[in-house]
Amino acid sequence: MAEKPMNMSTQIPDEEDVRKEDNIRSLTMLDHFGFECLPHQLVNKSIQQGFSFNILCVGETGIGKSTLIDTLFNTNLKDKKSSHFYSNVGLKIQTYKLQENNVQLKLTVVNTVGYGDQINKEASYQPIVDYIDAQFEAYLQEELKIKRSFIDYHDSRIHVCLYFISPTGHSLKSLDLLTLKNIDTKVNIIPLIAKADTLSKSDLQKFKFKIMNELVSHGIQIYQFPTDDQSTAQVNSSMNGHLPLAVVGSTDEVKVGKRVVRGRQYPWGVLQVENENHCDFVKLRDILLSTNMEDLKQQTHTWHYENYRCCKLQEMGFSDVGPNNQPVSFQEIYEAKRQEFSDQCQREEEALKLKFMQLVKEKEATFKEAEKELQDKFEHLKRVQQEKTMQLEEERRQLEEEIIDFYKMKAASETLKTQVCTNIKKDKDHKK
Ligand SMILES: Nc1nc2c(ncn2[C@@H]2O[C@H](COP(=O)(O)OP(=O)(O)OP(=O)(O)O)[C@@H](O)[C@H]2O)c(=O)[nH]1
Ligand SMILES: [Mg+2]
Repeated sequence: MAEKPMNMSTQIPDEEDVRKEDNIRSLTMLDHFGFECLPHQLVNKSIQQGFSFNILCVGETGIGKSTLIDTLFNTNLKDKKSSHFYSNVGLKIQTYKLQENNVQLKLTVVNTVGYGDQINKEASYQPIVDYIDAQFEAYLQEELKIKRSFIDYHDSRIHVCLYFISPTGHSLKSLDLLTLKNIDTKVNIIPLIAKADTLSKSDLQKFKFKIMNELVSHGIQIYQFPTDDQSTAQVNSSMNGHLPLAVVGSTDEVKVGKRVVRGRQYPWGVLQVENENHCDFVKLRDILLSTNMEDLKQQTHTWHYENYRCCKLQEMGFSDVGPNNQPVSFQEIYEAKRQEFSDQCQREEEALKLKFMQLVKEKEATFKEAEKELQDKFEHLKRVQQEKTMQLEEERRQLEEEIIDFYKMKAASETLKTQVCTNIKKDKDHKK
């Protein structure tokens, strides 16, 4: 049986009794006692720690992103204007520390740079997707660490994407549809019609209707303000009907009657940024900062991050159930994966060994063939050489014979010559 909640005030001794005992500490009456004070502990702790909020602003160059952020936080973040001549879309990440009364906010604003300025816009969404995923990955890596430091960890996951739609009055551009389609499962998207002061009221309504129809027909999920909390259900359900919000940004102060308001001065009058009849800026500020900031953060963690984490762990081979649909522990999966990996390594090693042996055999056969060819060539050359030597030997022998014959002939001719000379001399002597 559930216990009856204890009323702490019944436990406080009568003040009279307390005073009677001199050494007993007297309690001062506080507004709250017992565990009903838990929310106060949380509030105090959160105020001490400070809050953080990360906004991604996606929109064409000069569409009014920085002005809107300045208007939202009632400050001047001194964001420089971007050039229209970047060859690729980039992201500018800036973190600011803001304070309102005693509440500190670490605000990270990620702005697109050069968005919509390229001729080929097909890959324009990629840096945005990569950035969102990189922040999820950083958080996942921190979660998987043995020594985690979530207390001073700067959680850079994007809590909301303010998507700035050009106030064309026609329809969404293909770049809008492509980008929204690629990020809608990764981030809470709040679509905004930028510079809504450039459209008439009736055009604006038609444009809003058209945009919502297009988003629905392309199956693009945008952030739905939650209606399950009674305190915010009414505001949020009416806000859902105002999407996309038509916003105007300005930090200029303009005099309207006796009041000074933030607005844009035109020759025909003043557009008051904080006037709900003029634009949806107040609605945006309320739902973003006053009512739904915590929900946006929670949705980021429990839905978008969870989605990323689940896919990533599945990619790595983790699962909650085994092949027989039986629940398996992380340890079991790790062991199975390790075994699978070691088996795979062994298989690959064996395949490599086999391949190596095959290659060695092939090479050996090639070498043997080459060796045989060389041997044959050598034998052939040797034979040719021997034949040549024999031939030369024969020629030498013939030459030597010729030389001997020559010398013989020479000696015979010498003898003949001497004999002829002697005969001639004898003849001369005889004639005398
Ligand atoms: N009419 C009108 N002009 C606006 C609005 N918001 C901003 N502007 C003007 O538009 C110009 C560009 O505004 P930024 O806020 O610098 O635009 P941005 O998107 O941050 O521009 P980059 O950072 O350079 O891409 C400035 O001259 C603003 O005064 C608006 O709601 N309505
Ligand atoms: Mg800017």
